[in-house]
Amino acid sequence: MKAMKYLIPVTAIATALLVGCSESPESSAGEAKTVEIHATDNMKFDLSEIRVAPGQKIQVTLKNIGTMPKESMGHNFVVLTKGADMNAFLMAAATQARNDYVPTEFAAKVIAHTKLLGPGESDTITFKAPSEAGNYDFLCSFPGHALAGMKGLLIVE
Ligand SMILES: [Cu+2]
Repeated sequence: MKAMKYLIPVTAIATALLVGCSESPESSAGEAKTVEIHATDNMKFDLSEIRVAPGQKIQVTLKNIGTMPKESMGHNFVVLTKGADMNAFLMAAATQARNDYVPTEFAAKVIAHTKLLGPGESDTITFKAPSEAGNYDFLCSFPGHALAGMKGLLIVE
């Protein structure tokens, strides 16, 4: 019976080690950050900052809580790489309704993005925060929305 007492702690440690090994060295604790963001008909996200640790896993759920049609008031959530030219991205995005306003030639500048959502729709994405600390722009790439303020910062610290 005495051996039983040690069985559980040893198993727990072994599990923790296994989980730890599957993460990259810079990842902190391995706990995913869960964020829910609402998008509205007045072209706003209800969140302007997301703070994460370098390499941390992030799960973002975007919900379009508006009622206007997707063709005139669709929303998405796009995270750009550090130093990406937001204005150039937006100009290219405006011409690509067929790609949900995520321009293909900027694929290398996009860390993650949701689908373009119509009223009442939601989409959940999971991605890993960059390992480099700093500020990363996130925005809605539907034409005009980011310029109207539908954007914010992913802060890696
Ligand atoms: Cu939008």
